[in-house]
Amino acid sequence: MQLPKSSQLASRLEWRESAGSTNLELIQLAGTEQLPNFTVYATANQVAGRGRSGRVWETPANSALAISVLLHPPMSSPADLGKLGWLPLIAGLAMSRTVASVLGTNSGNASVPSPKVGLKWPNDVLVNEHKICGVLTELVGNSVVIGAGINLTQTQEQLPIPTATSLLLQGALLPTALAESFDLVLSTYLQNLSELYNRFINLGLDAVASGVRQQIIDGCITLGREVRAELPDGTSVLGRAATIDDTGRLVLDVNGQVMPLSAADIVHLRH
Ligand code: BT5
Repeated sequence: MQLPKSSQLASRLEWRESAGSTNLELIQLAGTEQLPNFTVYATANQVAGRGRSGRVWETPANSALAISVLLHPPMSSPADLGKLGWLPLIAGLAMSRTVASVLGTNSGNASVPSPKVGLKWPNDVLVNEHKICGVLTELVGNSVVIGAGINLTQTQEQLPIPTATSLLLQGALLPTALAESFDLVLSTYLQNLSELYNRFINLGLDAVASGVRQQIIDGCITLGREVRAELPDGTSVLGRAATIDDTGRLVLDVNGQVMPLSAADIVHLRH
């Protein structure tokens, strides 16, 4: 498949006609040879996509992209490991901007209301409250694989849950040639991801000084919402999502008490 724009942005582009899980296959490849920072492993036919906590990511062939990017963040101390928690948020914001930009090509058409695109903490991109992308980040030694699944042309019937959506369902005018539409979405994402990632690492993985935290806050539609946080221990808590703190945690206001969360599934309760 010819992907000229994406090939220019990746240090190395490994495109596969089909793959099990792109994250897993990139991790396996990285175990057999030295891969450069920003190696990209992608397919439009992922047959064993993984979500978080053992969940699955399901996409019919040629209707969605599965993209995994290998990063070697420069780390100068063990404390830097904790800063890698920003990477899923960075990837989510990069994809959120990608979706907004692809949908924005319709903005000349006044009959199509502009969709509300944003990042749902910690790893989803939503369009009008429907999930269009999920991010799964995995640590491999001191390197990171960031996986993103983005729905392109599924119909509602082809999506696994009623609250999922695709670019096509949201009215995107994608190029009719498959390769062109894959290259458009992949290259826009890689461009957005590299801009944010470089800004972050150039300031020593400092999300605050680099302005990355503020950009994530600005793009995060969870903030200000009443939410239910489902915690890893099986309990859940209700509160208002107040902010994202200096370490990337979602800070809930629970009846006036501050509760920072580093891992949780968030349900947006009302508009
Ligand atoms: C995620 O997990 O959303 C992370 C998905 C990451 C997928 C990428 S694709 C490239 C890379 N390689 C992989 O193997 N994985 C990554 P989580 O937050 O756990 O959400 C999973 C839930 O999303 C499922 O339980 C479904 O409810 C829903 N879901 C599954 N497929 C979906 C789809 N295509 N669109 C929207 N929602 C989906």
